[in-house]
Amino acid sequence: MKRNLLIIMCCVFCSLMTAKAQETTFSYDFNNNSFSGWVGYDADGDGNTWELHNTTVSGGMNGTYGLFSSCYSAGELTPENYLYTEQPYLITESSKLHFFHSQSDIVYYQENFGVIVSENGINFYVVWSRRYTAPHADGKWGEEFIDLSEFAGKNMYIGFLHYDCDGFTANGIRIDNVELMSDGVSVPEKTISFDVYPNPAENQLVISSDEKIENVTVVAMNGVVVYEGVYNNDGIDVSKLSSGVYFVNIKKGDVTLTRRFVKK
Ligand SMILES: [Ca+2]
Ligand SMILES: [Ca+2]
Repeated sequence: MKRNLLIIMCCVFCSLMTAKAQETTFSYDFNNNSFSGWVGYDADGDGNTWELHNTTVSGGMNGTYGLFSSCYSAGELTPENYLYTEQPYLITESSKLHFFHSQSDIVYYQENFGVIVSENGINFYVVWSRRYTAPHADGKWGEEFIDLSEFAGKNMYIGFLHYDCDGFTANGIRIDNVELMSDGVSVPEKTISFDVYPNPAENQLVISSDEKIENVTVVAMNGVVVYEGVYNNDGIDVSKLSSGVYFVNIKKGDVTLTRRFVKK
């Protein structure tokens, strides 16, 4: 009875995970003053990161709440502030990230920011960036449609990085009305059964898959690759890894799939 319940719970969980992973669109105006659905990371560790503002100078569009990352707060900052979606979204051939942006100060306007993506929510890279060489006029915003089709078929975390600028020439970047657009013609993740066990693992981590795995990488929480190679059916020796959470990525053709495991 107990086992049946566990299996049912696993199935419900798996189907929820699958359903989530297949979402192809989102839309955020941030007008509810909430970061729900987003994760922030203050990589430079100065305590300043993405905030929600609704003031005339640093708020969102038309006096609403919007995203703001500062370059100045009682002194010049050198931001490296990440903000990205809590869950990955399935990218299609028509996926575009649509958003608006503006500086918070018309004199100190030399912001630099980018759109970032990640397959595992850990290792992000910049797919588009903009350095302001002129400010937007008061009340005016730039509008972008970033083509993400090169990631079609993959589940990606998507976000923004405010970086490589400082409080001597910049004051802060504002972003609002962020949406992931897709015409709904999705390229579903190829249905590959893939799991890792035991989980938690102590010595040997076995990968179960109904297809031959070409390549495996194991990545630590800090992004360091701790194992990379061809998988043989004996499993991966994880006995020497420190305790903690790791991600296993397998590659099948042009699709990369990720599973999480805990090293005891
Ligand atoms: Ca808004
Ligand atoms: Ca910071």
